[in-house]
Amino acid sequence: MNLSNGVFEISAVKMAQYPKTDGPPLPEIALVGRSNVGKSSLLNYLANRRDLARTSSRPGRTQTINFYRFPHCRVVDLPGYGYAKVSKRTRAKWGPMIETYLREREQLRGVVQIVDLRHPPSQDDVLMAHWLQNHHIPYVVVATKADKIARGRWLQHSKVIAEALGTKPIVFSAQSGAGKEAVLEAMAKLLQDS
Ligand SMILES: Nc1nc2c(ncn2[C@@H]2O[C@H](COP(=O)(O)OP(=O)(O)OP(=O)(O)O)[C@@H](O)[C@H]2O)c(=O)[nH]1
Ligand SMILES: [Mg+2]
Repeated sequence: MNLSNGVFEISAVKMAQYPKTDGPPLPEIALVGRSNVGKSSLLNYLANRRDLARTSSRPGRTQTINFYRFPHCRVVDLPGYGYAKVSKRTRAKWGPMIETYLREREQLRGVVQIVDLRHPPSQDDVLMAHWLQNHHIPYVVVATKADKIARGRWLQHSKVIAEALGTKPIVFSAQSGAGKEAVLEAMAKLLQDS
């Protein structure tokens, strides 16, 4: 799969703002994960673009549902969950925003759940994985920021993640590019299988 020629299409906070479909709908893949885990960076890396999605070292950068259009699919960058320093009010808005998209979007073909390879998945990560399972939404797990730990520890950390989430993660780094092809293949498979 090839994610070149991507363009930012629209930011949405409610369904009425999602991209409209005229003709056959483009299949979509959504990125979910904790705030600051590296969702937007992953998208930029896969798309070979430094600045397609806005990234920030300040958690809570992506506060809307952002749709990116590619020739054969859309990638949808969802707001991060589970960041304590974002106000309660903001957090209370994100849950329903994410859930409405995942529940209602007919052209959603699958989810890339992104976690940090360095740490065991959070309670929110586990809840998200269960939610996806319960709603029969196909998903793959990507463990990012692999450049931040020694390669010799990747397997051990992957095992902890696999046990918590029930799926073996693809190890990735938006810094070194490790795992890029594997992530693209997994996304292609989500699009094909449906
Ligand atoms: N070393 C390293 N840093 C990364 C990697 N991916 C992301 N980062 C850094 O982590 C921070 C957060 O990255 P983002 O891509 O903005 O994270 P996000 O998940 O989109 O965050 P929100 O939009 O706030 O939910 C930034 O400072 C990135 O440079 C990676 O693979 N390796
Ligand atoms: Mg982001």
